[in-house]
Amino acid sequence: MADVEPGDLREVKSFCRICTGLCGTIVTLDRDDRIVATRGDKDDPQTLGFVCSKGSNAPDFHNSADRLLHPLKRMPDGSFQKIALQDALAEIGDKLAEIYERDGPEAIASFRGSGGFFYAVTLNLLTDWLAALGSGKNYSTLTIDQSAKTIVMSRLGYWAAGKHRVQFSDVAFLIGANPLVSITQLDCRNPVKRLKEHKARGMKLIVMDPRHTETARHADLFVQPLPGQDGPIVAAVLRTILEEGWYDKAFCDEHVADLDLLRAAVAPFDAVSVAHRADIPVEQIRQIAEMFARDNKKGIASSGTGPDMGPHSNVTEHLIECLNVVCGRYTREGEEITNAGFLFPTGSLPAQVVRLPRTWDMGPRNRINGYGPVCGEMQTSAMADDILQPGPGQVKFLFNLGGNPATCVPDQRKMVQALRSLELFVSIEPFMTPTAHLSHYILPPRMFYERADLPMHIFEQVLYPRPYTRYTPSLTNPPAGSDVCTEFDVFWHLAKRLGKTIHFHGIPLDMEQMPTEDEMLAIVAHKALAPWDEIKQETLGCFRDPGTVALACDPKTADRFTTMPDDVQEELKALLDDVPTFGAFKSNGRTFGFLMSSRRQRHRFNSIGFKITELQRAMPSNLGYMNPEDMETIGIRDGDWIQIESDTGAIQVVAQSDASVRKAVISVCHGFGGLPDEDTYFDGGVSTNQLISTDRDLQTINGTPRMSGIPVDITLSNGPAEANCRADKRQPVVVA
Ligand SMILES: Nc1nc2c(c(=O)[nH]1)N[C@H]1C(S)=C(S)[C@@H](COP(=O)(O)OP(=O)(O)OC[C@H]3O[C@@H](n4cnc5c(=O)[nH]c(N)nc54)[C@H](O)[C@@H]3O)O[C@H]1N2
Ligand SMILES: Nc1nc2c(c(=O)[nH]1)N[C@H]1C(S)=C(S)[C@@H](COP(=O)(O)OP(=O)(O)OC[C@H]3O[C@@H](n4cnc5c(=O)[nH]c(N)nc54)[C@H](O)[C@@H]3O)O[C@H]1N2
Ligand code: SF4
Ligand SMILES: [Mo]
Repeated sequence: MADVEPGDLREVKSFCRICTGLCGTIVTLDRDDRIVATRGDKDDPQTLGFVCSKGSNAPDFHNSADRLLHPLKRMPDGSFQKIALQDALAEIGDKLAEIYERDGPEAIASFRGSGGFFYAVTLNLLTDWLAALGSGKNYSTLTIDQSAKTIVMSRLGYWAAGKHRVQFSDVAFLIGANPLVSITQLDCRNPVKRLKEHKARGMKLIVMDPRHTETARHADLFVQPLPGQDGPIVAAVLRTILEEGWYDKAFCDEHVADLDLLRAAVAPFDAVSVAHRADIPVEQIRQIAEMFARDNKKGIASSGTGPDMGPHSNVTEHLIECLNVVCGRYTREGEEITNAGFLFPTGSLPAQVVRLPRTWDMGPRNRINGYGPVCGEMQTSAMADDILQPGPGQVKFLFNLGGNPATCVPDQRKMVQALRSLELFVSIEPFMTPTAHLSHYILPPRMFYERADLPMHIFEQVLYPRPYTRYTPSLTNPPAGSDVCTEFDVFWHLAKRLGKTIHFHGIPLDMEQMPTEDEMLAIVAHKALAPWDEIKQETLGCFRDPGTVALACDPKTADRFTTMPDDVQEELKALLDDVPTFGAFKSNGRTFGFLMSSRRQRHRFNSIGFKITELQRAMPSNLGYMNPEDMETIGIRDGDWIQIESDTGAIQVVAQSDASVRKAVISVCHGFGGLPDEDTYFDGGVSTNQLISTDRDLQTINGTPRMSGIPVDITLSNGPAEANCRADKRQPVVVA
């Protein structure tokens, strides 16, 4: 900002769109409409002035010298050449038509990464585009994230009127989530301030995590098990609650079909043996049950990625939801449903169980794993094989919207091999990521303050305590002379090229005249509680009163929770038998000394932020965080190179002592790294996905790989490659 006179500057209100915080911001623009600063907007009714390091570095996201401003085409020698957007779209369209006519729609697949979730226009458009083409090859990060929660809704049942909300809870039991860093769960709107508010009014917080996280520091009860042991612990807590009679008997009598089966199924999980296998003090199991069920009547058990990436994630998530079921932690008849949606209002809902279909037993099957769709999508752990394995339906064209599958999808080597083999690989991507490097065409998009937008509507009921939405206009144009896309123009052009009509949110788009961005957003808002003009006028967003109460249960349509369907029972049995031996963890016939757990940190959103100078400086690479006592035992000091080896691969990282990590665990961030064997550790870390296989240890149904609680060995090493081994280039000590 040094070269700008104050008089040249103006400030505009908007909101950040890097993560689900959607923080209200004040953006400073110079006379050329260049973004020069962003800060939190204290007047923002939701986020009250909060922004994180990523949000305050928004100017660099927009103005970075590394930002791609022109479409690029990969040449046969691997170099990239600039190509005009219209020419790129024409060439891609021709090739797409060729593949479509030769191999049919199933040869065309899409991958939506997290960069494709934060623009209200493209959030559904990629899926709608693929549907217009008639392809079911819809992949995204959902099935390598927390799709276990969707499976629970189908197998257990789903309470139409919704769960207790944190805003009114007396207790929150948080399992494997770190919302103060990840800005998910609990309350995403200025999470530290909101958590303090909830605690000040008396809410108790139980946190279960192998790391004493930033969130755990606020816990009334902290439980620090080995990764992968949440299922047995929760089963033992359920057993205690049922034995002690601390459950909601009236609720269970009316709404649970098979409480006796649950009682029998959790019976083998006695506190002593569970505490032993999870390596926690035995009294903690009873303490959780007391705090969650006996002493508090409102509140929920919820989880993040921790348990959902573990080796028994689907049954674990099922047990976690059973805690809410037996305690009846749902909105009852006559109680207010505080947010039944703004953009997609659901209206009044009954206080009853609804049976959702087991979608994976229906619909088009994935040719690799034989499963039907989960969350309306194919299982991402099968994507590489779907590209590599010949035969009818083999994927030849992959469209990547805002993802970095070359580093973020498990089984990195296989994924990269698959991406390299594609006939056509197109990425809409603002930076030269490892995935972009493998793409035939890179189409850089407008960045978020260059777009008009609405907050992420798929989670609107969870994100806001009351019905709310907010329009932001685009604040500025992309840099002069650039040739970036508006994202939806790409889908529109490619559908038109094939003579297809996109039905966007069910509404057919005009395929003669491309809609404007505002017209697209108005379609998103076509069911909203307020007229589009009003939504656009309210600078700080539009509120509505809840106005809905839970209706009486309708005996004609009401179902009952089924806690122990046959497949869940089988998975629980497998979990019971899979008892770890401390320090001798078994995996595929080998024995390992440690378990690796996944975590996130402040200065990135997965891999987003690598080209942002300040964020890169704050966290240049992913460290191996270890308990200091473990380090001493095996003779490792801070800054030493270590090798982490699993049954699938080995990576080298720099070790960092961290007393917050429990013993026998190494905690490493995902989202880092270049392509395999690239010498980039000090310039972006290494991908932990080299340690994860997609050939085994997959969950049934959603195919989620074992991405946390991975048995690994840790040894001192010389570093990955010569250039990286310079003794003087030790990692600075960083506290994340
Ligand atoms: N081992 C291991 N693997 C994991 C996980 C783990 O914990 N451990 N976590 C998993 C989870 S939960 C997830 S969600 C995935 C994430 O996997 P991905 O979504 O594939 O990874 P991201 O790094 O989030 O990729 C987002 C990309 O979008 C780009 N981008 C940013 N803004 C925009 C935009 O406006 N438009 C477009 N088109 N692109 C944009 C960014 O530059 C970046 O390259 O990784 C999964 N993989
Ligand atoms: N700053 C930042 N924010 C992000 C992201 C980011 O990369 N950076 N990523 C975004 C994405 S894609 C997602 S999906 C969300 C995820 O949001 P969260 O799920 O909150 O993600 P994490 O912060 O990794 O927290 C997971 C926690 O689980 C713990 N854990 C690991 N294994 C186990 C286990 O077996 N059991 C238990 N109980 N705990 C375990 C880890 O130690 C960690 O503290 O965050 C989103 N927000
Ligand atoms: S990246 Fe930071 S500033 Fe942006 S929405 Fe998320 S928490 Fe808020
Ligand atoms: Mo995620």
